[in-house]
Amino acid sequence: MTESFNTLKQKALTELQGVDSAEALESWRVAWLGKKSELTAVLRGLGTLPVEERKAVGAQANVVREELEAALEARESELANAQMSMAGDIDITLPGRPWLAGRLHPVTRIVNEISDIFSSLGFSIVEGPEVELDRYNFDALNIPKEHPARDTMQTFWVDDGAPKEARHTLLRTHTSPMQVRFMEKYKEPPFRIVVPGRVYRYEATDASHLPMFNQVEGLMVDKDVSFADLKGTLYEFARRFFGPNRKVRFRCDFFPFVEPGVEMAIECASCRGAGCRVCGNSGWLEILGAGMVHPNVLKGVGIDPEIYTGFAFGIGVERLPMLRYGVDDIRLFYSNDLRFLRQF
Ligand code: FA5
Repeated sequence: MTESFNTLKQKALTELQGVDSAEALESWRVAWLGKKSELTAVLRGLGTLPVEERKAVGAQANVVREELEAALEARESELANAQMSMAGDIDITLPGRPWLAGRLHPVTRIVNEISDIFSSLGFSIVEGPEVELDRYNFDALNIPKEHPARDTMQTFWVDDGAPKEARHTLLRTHTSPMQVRFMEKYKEPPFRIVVPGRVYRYEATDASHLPMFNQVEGLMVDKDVSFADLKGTLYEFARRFFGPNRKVRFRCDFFPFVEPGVEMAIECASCRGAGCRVCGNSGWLEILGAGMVHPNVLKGVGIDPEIYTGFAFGIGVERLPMLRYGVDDIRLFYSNDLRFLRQF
């Protein structure tokens, strides 16, 4: 009996070596381990054997069955592996590649943080187009035709089919056009919005200037909005962003779409006010322009400046992480150097 079990096993295993597909494997299983197989017949017929033989034959048959089942499983995974390697020439024995978790770019995180601060002060967040019409970027903002910002040396004009001097499409140079677009659309104050987004200037780059950077525009229009509201809002923003100990400076500035206009600067983080290449030796870094919305801008969108007043500001986003972390070159944010970016 032992001999015939061995022969059966050898035959089955030899046949298994030639099996090279899932279908053939199934046929093999049915033939050697299925209900009608020789082995099952032996196990079924155990009852007809004399008691003393029954135990030994049963044990041997079970051992052979287990061996055949194990061989079947091994062949199955061999075939699966061979199939996978054929599919893509991959070495499945190599260890897996670690999964790299991404994170937000520091500038995106700062934009989100600024938006959160103003959102908690009651401002809604809206966005506008980066490809803009000169009507919104300049005219409606009280910027006259002869203003230097309109020069091709300072603005990226888009080829809209018209001759060079008569083009009207450009990459927005600031987020202020959204003041006009928003007021034109919603007409009835009160308004309280912030507008984050990318802006473009045809400018030489240096440690604090880029040709593409981000701004967050702010606009509040209502009855009785005063310059004190503007200062209070921006001081509160600076306090929350930089903490209570950082010096803040307001100075008069001129922007055609506000009256009066100011610039807000923060004490330079790189030199703490002593003067260095980041702040152009002044000890301060200008982070935003602001002012009371010019009556001409309000009139242009059909809002009566005798009834409503408002303030607006435009924050230069990249300057904020420079001041907070002491980064001494703005270009580092866009150099794609992961050693720099991973620090944040
Ligand atoms: C403006 O763009 C005005 N639209 C701001 C404004 C809005 C004034 C509402 C009044 C009312 P300015 O050109 O100064 O202003 O730019 C605003 C800020 O953007 C600057 O304070 C500075 O932080 C940042 N900035 C300006 N130019 C660059 C540049 N080339 N690279 C990086 N940041 C810049």
